[in-house]
Amino acid sequence: MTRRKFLNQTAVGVLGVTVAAAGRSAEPIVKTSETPLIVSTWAFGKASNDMALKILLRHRPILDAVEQGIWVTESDASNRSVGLSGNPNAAGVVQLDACIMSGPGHKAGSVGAIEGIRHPISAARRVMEKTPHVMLVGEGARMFALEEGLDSVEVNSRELYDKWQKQRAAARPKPTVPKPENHDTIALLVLGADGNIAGGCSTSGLAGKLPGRVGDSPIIGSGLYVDNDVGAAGATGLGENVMRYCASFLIVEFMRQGMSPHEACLAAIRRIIRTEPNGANLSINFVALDKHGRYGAAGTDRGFKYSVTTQSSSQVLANPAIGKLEQ
Ligand code: SD4
Repeated sequence: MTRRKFLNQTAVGVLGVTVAAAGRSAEPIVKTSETPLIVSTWAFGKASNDMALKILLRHRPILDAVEQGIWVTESDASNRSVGLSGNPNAAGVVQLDACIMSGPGHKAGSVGAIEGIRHPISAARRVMEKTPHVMLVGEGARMFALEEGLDSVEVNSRELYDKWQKQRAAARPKPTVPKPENHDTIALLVLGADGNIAGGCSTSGLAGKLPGRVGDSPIIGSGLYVDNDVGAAGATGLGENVMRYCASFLIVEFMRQGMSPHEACLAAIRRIIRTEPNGANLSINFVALDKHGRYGAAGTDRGFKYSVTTQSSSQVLANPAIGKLEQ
């Protein structure tokens, strides 16, 4: 499809953001006639979006935009939830999860519980592009990343683990309910000007998680899902509540059935809430975009924000789901 045809098919307004009536409900949906379109989780996603846009405007591949966009958040030393500055697990080790998906070819790569690698998103991309596999974990993932020459730091997990064992014996800690502020993730979705879609996800996961715990973020269909014919979705929040429902896959399937991205995110949350005694305290938050250039988000966390970037604007938006989850 040519760029012109794509824009003609999807345009609702001429420039910027237009609000249109949704087909399935009175819920307003947001449409943008602009591509590229980049949507990511949280306010910190905006800097990643801006980098992704820069890469796309240089006519670089869409996967470069995803990867290098996410590098920005992974490199941010003040970020306690993504990259090597993220909060450590219960043994004091930072174990990172990441994945990447390419709409064209329906390809995916991911790494779980990888230690000491500065850009796990790059390790995930290498898994996708250079191995016959989709997912590598732990030491194997680290060895692969080192072989690929990815930037790394020394980690003596044995020493940290021994220290943890001693502390554990002394303190006998009880499992704690995670607070929203001890977990965050970047999930970044891109719709290119040519109509192709890609996405990536990167996190240090839940602070204080058990060593070896892998969350939703590197699990294809849970933390991220891309279907080039439909759209993409990504998640942030308490992975255990996302991965039991393959929530990103679910959102993309809802969009395939005709829902807007916002409606699809809401519908997934409502579906999950129906079977969860914990109701709206699940800490599950989603972003989505579709191939028509529409985007949306919804989350159970009041403070959830998401970032949306086109050539004409780059903005941080508030969670639009508040008050609508119980309907
Ligand atoms: C995880 N989903 O490891 C990630 C963390 C996260 O907001 O997104 N927190 O469970």
